Amino acid sequence: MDGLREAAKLLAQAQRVAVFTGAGISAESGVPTFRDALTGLWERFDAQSLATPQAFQDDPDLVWGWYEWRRHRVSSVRPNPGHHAVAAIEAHAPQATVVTQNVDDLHERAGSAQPVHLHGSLFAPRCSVCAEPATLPAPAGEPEDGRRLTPPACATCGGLIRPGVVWFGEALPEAALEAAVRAAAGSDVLLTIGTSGLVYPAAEIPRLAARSGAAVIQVNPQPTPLDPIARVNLHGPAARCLPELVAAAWP
Ligand code: BJW
Ligand code: ZN
Repeated sequence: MDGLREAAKLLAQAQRVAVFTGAGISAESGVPTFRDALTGLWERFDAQSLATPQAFQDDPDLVWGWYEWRRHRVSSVRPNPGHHAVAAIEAHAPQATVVTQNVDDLHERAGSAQPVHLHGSLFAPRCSVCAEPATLPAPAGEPEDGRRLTPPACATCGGLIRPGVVWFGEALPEAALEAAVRAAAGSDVLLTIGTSGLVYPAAEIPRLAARSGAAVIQVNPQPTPLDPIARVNLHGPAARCLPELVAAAWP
């Protein structure tokens, strides 16, 4: 049996499906993956160094400017057939949970009900001092590529507003991590889509599913450290493979 047909059969027979996504699912919408995130004038920076509490402390305008530029970029693109296929899996499977590492909102906009955001969101900024959620005015125009921006001040304590994302060295939101662990450990099938599988503890989610007896199906054009734990590896882009998978599982 070829990989697509085997994956479709596993999916169609599953009672509980977990879908675990990374930046690759949004790539075909025009959102660069995390490791490709620094394009244009941001090219001279290193994403892994900018996504840290230390970088925000040292240079808040630089970090805030980068995140505002990304927030604007995400707002100007649309979900792709990969995101829509994930929503279709939720609609067809008896029980399904979508767990994403992405900080964009493309799963929601494709119709996924309540994706679990392990690494926070570009759209939920909060105070860096008192943690009060902040509302932001819509950007007046497209922030210039590579432009620094001063973060707004918190209405409660005057502290700097920071992006509501999880940086390196920070704890993941407890409820989200618990929901992800529950979904993975209780799944019959876990689909891992468009993630390099390098960032922990998120990368433990598909591994936990495999240890708990789930069949892991991976969709990624490139090999990853998750290849050995996957029952089926679909080596291709999400926007092509996922609609094919859905069509084969529920013809
Ligand atoms: C396609 C495609 C197409 C392309 N279709 N696919 C254990 C071992 C070693 C280290 C650690 C460990 N545990 C913890 C650590 C440290 C650290 C870590 O993991 N470091 C590693 C780099 C080694 N982890 C942490 O610091 C975490 N915190 C923590 O552990 O806290 C401990 C603590 C506990 C209690 C109190 C206090 C502290 C936090 C990690 C947070 C990660 N945050 C980021 C940034 C979010 C904000 C932002 O976006 O700026 O999240 S990092 C970044 O990586 C982002 C992503 O969600 C995450 C994962 O990346 P992803 O999605 O896999 O993207 P890429 O770019 O890596 O890969 C894209 C993939 O798509 C590729 O495979 C392509 O082939 C593929 N692709 N086109 C399908 N069309
Ligand atoms: Zn505050």
